[in-house]
Amino acid sequence: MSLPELVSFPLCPFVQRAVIVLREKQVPFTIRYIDLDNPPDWFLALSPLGKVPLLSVGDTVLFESAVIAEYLDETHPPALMPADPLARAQARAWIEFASNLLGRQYRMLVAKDQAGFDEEFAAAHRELAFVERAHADGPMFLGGDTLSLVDAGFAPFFMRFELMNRARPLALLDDYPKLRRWAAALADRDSVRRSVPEDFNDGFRRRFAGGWFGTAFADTAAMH
Ligand SMILES: N[C@@H](CCC(=O)N[C@@H](CS)C(=O)NCC(=O)O)C(=O)O
Repeated sequence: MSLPELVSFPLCPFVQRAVIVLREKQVPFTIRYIDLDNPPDWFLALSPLGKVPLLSVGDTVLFESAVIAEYLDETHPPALMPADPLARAQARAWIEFASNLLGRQYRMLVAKDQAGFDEEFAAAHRELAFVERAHADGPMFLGGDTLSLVDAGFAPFFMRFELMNRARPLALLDDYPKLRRWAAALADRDSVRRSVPEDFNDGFRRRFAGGWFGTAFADTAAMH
């Protein structure tokens, strides 16, 4: 059978989750980029919601990043989810939570004014208090050094937050020491560093330059 193929948009945090899992498990794969602003017909015919990521496995096309990650987890060692059903259910809930947080981050980035940004920021700050409480205080979310699908679920959020924070310091994690340590540990991890294209930082700043927050990116355009 041919290698699994991931259909991607270079800046998509949901695609990035799948790449982290593939890299962590050292699964060979191919990646096919599309322009989401001008999606090709073959993609629209395959993607029920017109969204990336898709993962083609033989003739089967999977969609939804959390589902793709679980499929990869069930088919390639090492296991990145807890064995206990209750702990696994909790892990899934946090992954869903992280998806919601990624939506907030996106809305922060495209907000046209400060009020719109602040509203999402305040909600994210409030919600992150739950994550701080639930975090096992190991390097990774469930404790210990082993990356789980929860870590892969949140890593794209923290990576983008770091780019935002460098452009304009944000107090989002100031009250959350475990989250700050976690974000740093994730940023250091090879699978996470190699989960985005090389020109990701520039592409990200360019993509969101037009929002209220994006004016801060102009000053850091030369930074990497
Ligand atoms: N729930 C989906 C969300 C995926 C998603 O929102 N992808 C965005 C790009 S980051 C997309 O393809 N958007 C295109 C659109 O909404 O038309 C998942 O987890 O895979």
